[in-house]
Amino acid sequence: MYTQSFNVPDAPVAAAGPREIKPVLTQEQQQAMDRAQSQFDRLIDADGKIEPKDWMPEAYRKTLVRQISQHAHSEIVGMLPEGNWISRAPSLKRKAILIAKVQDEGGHGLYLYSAAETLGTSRDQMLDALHTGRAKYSSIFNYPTLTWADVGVIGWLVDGAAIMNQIPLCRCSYGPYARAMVRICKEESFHQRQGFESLMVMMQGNAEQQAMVQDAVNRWWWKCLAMFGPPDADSTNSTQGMRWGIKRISNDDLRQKFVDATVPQAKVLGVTLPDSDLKWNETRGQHDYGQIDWDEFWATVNGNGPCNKERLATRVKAHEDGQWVRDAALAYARKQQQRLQQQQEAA
Ligand code: BYC
Repeated sequence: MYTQSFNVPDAPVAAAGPREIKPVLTQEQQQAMDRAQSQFDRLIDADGKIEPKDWMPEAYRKTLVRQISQHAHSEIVGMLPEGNWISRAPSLKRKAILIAKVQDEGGHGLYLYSAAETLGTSRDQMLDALHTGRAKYSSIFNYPTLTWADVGVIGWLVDGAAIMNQIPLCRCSYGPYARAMVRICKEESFHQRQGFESLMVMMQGNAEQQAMVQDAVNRWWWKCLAMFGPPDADSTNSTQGMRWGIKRISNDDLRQKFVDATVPQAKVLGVTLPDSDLKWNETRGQHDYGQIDWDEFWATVNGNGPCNKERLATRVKAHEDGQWVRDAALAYARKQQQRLQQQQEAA
């Protein structure tokens, strides 16, 4: 079994510049590298799982670190828009549900940071990338939650979109990510249902409550469609991600599945999806839908959405405020270790 510590360089980078210094490999090293690469390719072609100690090309490792850390950041930043409503939930029942949901998102972030750590990156490196604005996280969390109905709509639509994207990730070729996703998806489906149920209750309420739900749907619908990422033609990472079995279904196909699944749910709820082009296409057996504002999406991804600065500032402050907890935990662990060492020496 090849391992990460197996001492061979990665496959040579294509299109090396004229000044690039290529490592000189002995024949033995080159053969070992070729064997490692063929073993990896065979496993991927057979739809097998790559585990942390298996040899993997550096580009595969980097892609996974990028995607899993972005995913982890999304879960952690995703706690903020809904967290804003914990103190203002309309009843004890809704408050308890919301606290549990936000806590779950924190847990998802932690599983995912752990999965990324198995690829040789550290929690500190990932958090530093987030806090300095170098790392991406989902565009969707840069919009404000203006009313209580937004909390229900996040559950119904944002978590609904998240599940659509995340179910195929349970079959991702990287074992630790795939296994984390199985657990996350189970919890996400509870999140989606609680959102839908909360909106159902509001839709059975008075006209003001119904209008509040419709307004929230109007504000979130297009942002949720954009959440799946750029159109396939502009998705720079898709081809390689699919070749490696990291990504199983394309951005546009997932978006379409989400639209088709959500239209009947909107009917049950009694809300209108804000798209005059949305209609069933008999020939395609799918819904047609209107144009997504990709300029707005990219502005948000690049740090200029309505809440990007606020979200990042809140995360950085939370991290700084928590420094004493990390210091105390480390001091306690050191003390325990010293005590154990003393006991072992005395024995
Ligand atoms: N927001 O080539 P593409 C949740 C970036 S958590 C920001 O298609 P890929 C929840 C993309 O990163 C939801 N950036 O990329 C939590 C890439 O830039 P880089 C988070 C986006 O990786 C709490 C560039 O655009 N889910 O739901 O093939 C409460 C080109 O894109 C976005 C995940 O993270 C976006 N929306 O596909 C409630 C799932 N979309 O990195 C709910 C895991 C694209 O090259 N991630 N970009 O600089 C994935 O499945 C894939 O990474 C994506 C993008 C489908 C998101």
